[in-house]
Amino acid sequence: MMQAVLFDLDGVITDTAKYHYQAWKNLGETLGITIDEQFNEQLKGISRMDSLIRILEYGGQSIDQWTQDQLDALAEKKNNDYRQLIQKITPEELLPGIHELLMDLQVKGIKIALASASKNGPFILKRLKIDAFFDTVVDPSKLKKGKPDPEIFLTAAAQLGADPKACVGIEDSVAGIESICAAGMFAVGVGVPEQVGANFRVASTTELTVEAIRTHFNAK
Ligand code: G16
Ligand code: MG
Repeated sequence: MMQAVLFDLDGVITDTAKYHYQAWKNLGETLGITIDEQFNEQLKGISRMDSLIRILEYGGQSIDQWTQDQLDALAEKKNNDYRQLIQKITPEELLPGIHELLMDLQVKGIKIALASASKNGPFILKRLKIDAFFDTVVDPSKLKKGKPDPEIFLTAAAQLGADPKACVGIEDSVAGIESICAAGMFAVGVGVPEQVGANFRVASTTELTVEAIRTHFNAK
C-alpha cells in the first residue's frame, strides 16, 4: 500500500533551477568560469558546496588553492544572490498539477514529505503557500551525504514513520532518482531520460495524479 509521497523541490514543485542557474552564472563570471545550461544540468539536486566544487573543477581550478573559509564565502555569495531572486516567488510559480496532487494526497490520507537538498526549502514552501500540506521536511544540513546517497529519502520516511517500500519519491534529477532507488522506494521521474531507471516516468507534472502514481506503484 502506498503510504507516503516524498517530494523533491526544484524541478518537481517549482522551477527554482532557473534562479540557481542565474546565481551560479553570476558567481562563475567573477571567477572567470562560464557556466552554460548543459553544465547546469549536472548541478540539479546537488548541494550548494558540492555544486561549487563541481564548478571550480569544471573551470580547471584546483580545490586545494582555496581555504575552507574562502569556499564558504563563495557559497554564501551565491546564496545571497539566489535569496534575492527567490524573495518574490508567488503561488503562480507552482508547477502545473502540483497543488491538485497535494490536495488529493491529503484527502486520501497519504503522508507528504519534502526531501530537497535545498536549505531554502522551507522558505520556498511558504512563498508558494503550500507549507501546510507537508507532514515533515528533511533538514539537509543534518545529512552526512547528499543525493545520490539514499540518506535524504530514508530520513524523510523515518520522520514520517513510513516503511521505505511503501514510499514513492518524485524527482527530476539523475542524482535524485538514484537516491530514491537506493532507498528501496518507488521512483517517479519528471522529464528524466529513459536510461535513468525511474519506475514511472512522466514528461510533465500535469501527469502526476494520485491515481496514475498508485496504479504504477501497485503494478510494480
Ligand atoms: C536543489 C537544487 C540544487 C541546489 C540544492 C541546494 O535541490 O536542485 O541545484 O544546489 O537544492 O540548494 P540551496 O543552495 O538552496 O541549499 P532539490 O533537491 O530541491 O532538487
Ligand atoms: Mg530537483
